[in-house]
Amino acid sequence: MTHYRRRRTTRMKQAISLRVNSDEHVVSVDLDRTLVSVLREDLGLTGTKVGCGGGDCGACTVLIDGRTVTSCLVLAVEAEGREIMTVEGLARSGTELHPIQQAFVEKGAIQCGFCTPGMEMSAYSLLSRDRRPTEAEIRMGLSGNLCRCTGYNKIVEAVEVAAMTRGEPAGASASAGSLLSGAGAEDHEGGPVSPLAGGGYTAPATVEEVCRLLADANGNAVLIAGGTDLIPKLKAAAPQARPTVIIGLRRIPELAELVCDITTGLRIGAMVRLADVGDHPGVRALYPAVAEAAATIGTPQIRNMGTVIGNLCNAAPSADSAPVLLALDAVVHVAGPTGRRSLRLAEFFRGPGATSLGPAEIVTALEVPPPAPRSGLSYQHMSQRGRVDISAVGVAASVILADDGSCKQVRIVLGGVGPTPLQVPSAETLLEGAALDAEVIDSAAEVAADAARPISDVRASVGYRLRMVRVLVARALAEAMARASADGPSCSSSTGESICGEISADPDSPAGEGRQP
Ligand SMILES: Cc1cc2nc3c(=O)[nH]c(=O)nc-3n(C[C@@H](O)[C@@H](O)[C@H](O)COP(=O)(O)OP(=O)(O)OC[C@H]3O[C@@H](n4cnc5c(N)ncnc54)[C@H](O)[C@@H]3O)c2cc1C
Ligand code: FES
Ligand code: FES
Repeated sequence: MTHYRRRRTTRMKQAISLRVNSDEHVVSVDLDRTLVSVLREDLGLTGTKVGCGGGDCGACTVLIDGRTVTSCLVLAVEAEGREIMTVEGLARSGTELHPIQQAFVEKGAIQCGFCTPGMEMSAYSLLSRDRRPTEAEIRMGLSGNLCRCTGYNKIVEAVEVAAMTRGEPAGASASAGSLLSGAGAEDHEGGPVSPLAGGGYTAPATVEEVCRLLADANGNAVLIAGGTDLIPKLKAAAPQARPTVIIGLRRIPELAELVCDITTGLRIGAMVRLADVGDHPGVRALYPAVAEAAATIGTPQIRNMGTVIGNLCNAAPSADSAPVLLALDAVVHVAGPTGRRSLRLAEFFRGPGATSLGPAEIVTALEVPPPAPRSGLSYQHMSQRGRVDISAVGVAASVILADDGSCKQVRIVLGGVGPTPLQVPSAETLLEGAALDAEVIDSAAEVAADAARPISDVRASVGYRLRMVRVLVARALAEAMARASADGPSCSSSTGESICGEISADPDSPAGEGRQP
């Protein structure tokens, strides 16, 4: 979705204050400056490195409000009023290494050292949440950081050694430490609302104000949620083609709500991060495929930044969250200058990068109905690298079984094989009322492949995509059926504790790691 039409060349500078490693800095920045460039060039904090500049390598990893982010995809103006911690904040004394750094030295986990600051920030974040991670958890925690020379085994060993070191990490920035232990971010109510006649960044406190600003900007403003799609696009655009007004959504409390309830269903606000959904125990229990789809997207850093609703609004045919939400018949809530409306997600996508949103409209939330009895959902996807890679094909299947075990209702949605995610009614008709045996599932997979309209691109050829549709439809139906046949969803953990519930946090620091109910 693109909200900007009129082109201007004026480059706006904005004075912002940044709190980095507990120190306050006031800097004047262009609207399109990234946090990493301000850290390195204006504040002289060159420990944070720049590799790919596109969110893939993790060299630029810093913590914002206790979460790892790739600072090459964060606008400096968006970091105002938040707690930033860089690698320089690990060893504040300047004389003594932090235990994580010490372990990297002892285990020989450094060669050229280029990836090391980012690795150490990811390790710090991981160990702040979990003092005794398993090897698999360490590998997952570092999966957003690439190393081109040391190899990962020594790095993993170093984190294991650091995990053995007891006590508060020595010398680390006190404020970042307190945030990580759940004290929460400062409340910056209202935010810096600047006059936008000549352009600039603003983060209003209400949805109505966002709609008014969009209408006033007359197509020359863009919304930013996590920025993981928007910032790469802004970087790729010629300066004169960039919007002069950027509207941040991070200070609007209603957009930070994540509610998961067995009787009312799932509600995901527009600023709920992919990590919030992927890690939420209630979502994992009631809508496991939704949590799995969110957890499959990008890296830990990308999931800490990107939102589910941004993933939908970007309208990429391959968006991993779209097929499952379509299969669940999600409803999208929209606000605009003339009021609020709702529409089915199936009516939302219009083509690659295009949605049915009006020019001054914003998505506020989406809702999914409570899971039906004897229902199951599955998301299966395929990409070149398996993980941390955009899917070439994604398939969601939802199944409701009748009392006799036959298929009462089914939805099959394909991603990455058409201009929008595709529902396949022809395959669904074949399955409804039938016993879902291997033969009927294979026939449905064939029919689904016939309905797909893939193209060849860098991720996969037409032929490979069609073969994958057949395989993934069969797998998704089998898993959805198995889930539907198992005991119904429950809101209790194995200890009997309630795990469904609500996140409604300060939108500047929504649902920090470890704060989910
Ligand atoms: C390294 C990397 C790996 C990735 N891997 C994957 C992957 O494996 N699978 C996948 O599906 N995606 C992947 N992505 C893309 C994924 O991160 C995004 O799609 C993300 O979910 C978008 O959310 P955001 O909050 O960052 O959106 P933004 O970038 O902030 O916004 C995206 C677009 O939506 C608009 N927008 C945002 N919120 C609203 C709203 N409430 N109302 C109206 N418009 C809105 C913005 O104006 C913008 O046009 C990857 C991205 C990167 C950089
Ligand atoms: S520089 Fe590679 S992720 Fe930021
Ligand atoms: S030590 Fe060289 S890239 Fe990791």
